[in-house]
Amino acid sequence: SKSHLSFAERAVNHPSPLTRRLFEIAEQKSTNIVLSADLTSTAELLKIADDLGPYIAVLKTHIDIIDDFSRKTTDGLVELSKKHNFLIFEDRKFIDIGNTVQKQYRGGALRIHEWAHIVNAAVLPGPGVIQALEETIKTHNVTDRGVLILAEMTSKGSLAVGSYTEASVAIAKQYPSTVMGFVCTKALSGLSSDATDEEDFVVFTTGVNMASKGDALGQQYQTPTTAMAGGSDFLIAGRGIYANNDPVKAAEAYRKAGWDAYQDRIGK
Ligand code: 6AU
Repeated sequence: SKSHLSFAERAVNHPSPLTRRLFEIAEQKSTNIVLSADLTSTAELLKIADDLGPYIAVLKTHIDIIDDFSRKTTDGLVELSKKHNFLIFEDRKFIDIGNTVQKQYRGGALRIHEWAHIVNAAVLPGPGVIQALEETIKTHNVTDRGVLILAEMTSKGSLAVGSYTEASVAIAKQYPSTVMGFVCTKALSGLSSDATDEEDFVVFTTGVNMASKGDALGQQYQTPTTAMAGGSDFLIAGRGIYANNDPVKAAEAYRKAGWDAYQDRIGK
């Protein structure tokens, strides 16, 4: 794994322009926090994005939970992503035949490919789901779009384990220009395919919370420090930050915990 190297070092020869940009943002802003902004109105979403923008590298959305969604929602996000220099990650979890996935990524009311730099997908349907997303990205001739494969899940009893997780890594290796890395709970370098050693995939760890161990619906948390010790690169945190009484203070605390652990790991 490349996790002993700094993001700046990993950016130098990285083949993906979007991953290079992600690493550069992290270094410039000293943050590896992905805010899971699971708010349900446009005003709340844009307010948290504006307030917490300075502390985060990526803003993650569930755009289909917004009750007053319109073009203003996504235009606002794009504007704030430029103002505060963060990437936008739509947590769509594509999981269908390629033909359907292309329509969901390109069109509908949400037009996800137009505004989201990053989307995620699960490989239950097989490699075709990634091929479909790659085709859409290539058709639009853009260099700032990428996909994360959901290789594990944080919920109790998750079936995304063992050979399923290994297959996720194998499929990522087939599409190295489109797949940036994984959403998972720890580095996946222990797997037989050992993709992280060659390819330098980015590890996004979700289920991160500094104050809680889980919720009533099976979510299971670890802390920023344990996530980083497990080989995470970017920490996805939602309620731990936005549901805090003081979200700005919480964002700064998560930023510092994540960045301190990152610096310890690279020996700075
Ligand atoms: O910090 P939380 O628990 O408030 O939010 C966690 C966020 C939610 C989930 O939909 C998402 O992370 N998530 C994912 C992702 C990012 O794909 C995978 C997973 O296994 N667990 C998980 O919580 O927006």
